[in-house]
Parts: sequence; structure tokens; C-alpha cells
Amino acid sequence: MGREIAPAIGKRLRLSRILKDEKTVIFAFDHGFEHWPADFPVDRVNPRSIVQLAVEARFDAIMTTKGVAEATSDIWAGKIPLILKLTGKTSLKPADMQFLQYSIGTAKDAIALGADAVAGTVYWGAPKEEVMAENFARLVSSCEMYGMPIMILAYPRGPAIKNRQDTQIVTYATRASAEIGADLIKTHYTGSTESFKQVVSISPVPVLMSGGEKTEKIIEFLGIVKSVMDAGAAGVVVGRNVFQSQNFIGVAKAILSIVHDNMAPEDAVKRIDH
Ligand code: FBP
Repeated sequence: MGREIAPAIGKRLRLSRILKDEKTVIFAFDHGFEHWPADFPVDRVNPRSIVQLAVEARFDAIMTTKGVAEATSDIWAGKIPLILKLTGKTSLKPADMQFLQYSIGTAKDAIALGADAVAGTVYWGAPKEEVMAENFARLVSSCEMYGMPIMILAYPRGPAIKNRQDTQIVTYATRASAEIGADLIKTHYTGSTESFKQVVSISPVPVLMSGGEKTEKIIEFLGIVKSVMDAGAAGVVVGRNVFQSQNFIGVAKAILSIVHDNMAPEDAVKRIDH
């Protein structure tokens, strides 16, 4: 047997903590930066309350920013893998400058924090696509040295993108994400199991569905989760559909049951007290 080099071992080990049965439900919690604190229910504005719930719900990992990870390490460390988000933008920027994410950290920050992966966004199709893609490619190179997995938030976005959920466009963004060197790809649902199968099929690495805005009824979102799993996705990354719900833990458990136990949405919804 040939010798496997250290970064390959480190990356495999870290990925296995996030995808224990090759599937994963990651809690997205970077909204305080990307949107604004008003995304959070009034009793959950302090990040500690939400991180506490994410740990109790037994998510497979939490994706958040450096400041939140530092302020809550006593809650998550040793209990839930951390994915450090290394790019961002605030919604305060002018509307015509919203299509650009910049660097807010490095792979070294992730190592210092004991993270199991990093994440960065590329708005494929945006006027400044190359700025985000170059930054992401640099992150890929440094992550490769350190054995650190990297997840991409592959979001088609910009004046040229008329429909962010168009199957052809999401498929292209997913393929470009795989080709630039992402280990995990988080992207938009394309509206049906059949169309998402196309997205998944062109990627050599696991594809995860990005949650999106809270649906009116939770059964609607659970149906989407089942649909992407039936299409061959490796899981979902979800924020608002969980933390804006009155029953945070119940909704999280319902999603986890669909992803890991292939539960039907109609049964999973029974795990939630209304
Ligand atoms: P949600 O499940 O709440 O959609 O979270 C996923 C996410 O990508 C977050 O990581 C990020 O803060 C937000 O959505 C981006 O939202 P927007 O589409 O408004 O830029």
C-alpha cells in the first residue's frame, strides 16, 4: 500500500466527522453578518442561545463566523464540528454592490479554532465572479496544505442571472464549484427531484441543499429535504427554517430523521409539537 500524505489523512478524518454516515445536516448560522440581527426571533438575538439549541438538537455540524465561534466555544467545542465561514458581506452595502463577498478570515483561523472545515461563498455569474473565485481558489490551496475540507456556497447571482434556481444554471454553478476544488457543495434547490438529480449527477463531490427562507408550513420544507435526498444529495445546510421556527429542536430532529433515516416527511413532521 502506498503512503498517504498527512493533509489527505487530515481532510478525510475531518470530513468523516461531518459526514458520519456520508450524510449530513449542517446548521447555518452566519445570518447576523449576512442579513442583520433582525433575522432572529427576539428571544434568540444572543448567539449563545441559538448555538446552545444547535448543540442540543444534535446537528452534524455548525457553520458560523469567527466571532460567534469564539464567543460560544464553551457550548460547541467537543460536541459539534465547526465549519468556519471565511467570506461574507453585509446587507448594508448599496444594492448594486450586493453581488460580492469578501474575505473575513483564513484557513489558519480555522485551525486555531479547532474547526473541522471552512466555507466560502462564490456568486457564480456575478460581475465580480473572478474576485470571489480567485479568493476561493487561494483558500482551496491553503486548505490543501493543512488537510482542511472546504465547502462552497455556490450561489448563481447577479444581474445576468434571471432565475437563481434554474436547473441549468445551478448545474453549471455546481460543476464549476467542483472544478475549482470544493470538497462539499451547498447550492439552491431546483424545484423537483428530477431536476436536482441532474445537479447532483455532474458533481464528483457531495452536494448539499441550501435551506433558504422559512417556508410558510414546515411540511413544505420537509418535503423539499426529502426530494433532494431522493435525488442523491448528501444532506442539507439549514438556518432560517430551524432558528425562526417556534420549535427549534423538533424541526431540527425532523430534518435529521429524513436525511439520516430516510423518514417520510409526513412521519417526520409528527416529531414537532405544534
Ligand atoms: P438559510 O438556510 O437560512 O437560507 O441559510 C443559508 C444561507 O446561505 C446562510 O448561510 C446565509 O447567511 C444566507 O443563507 C444567505 O442568504 P441570502 O440568500 O439572503 O444571501
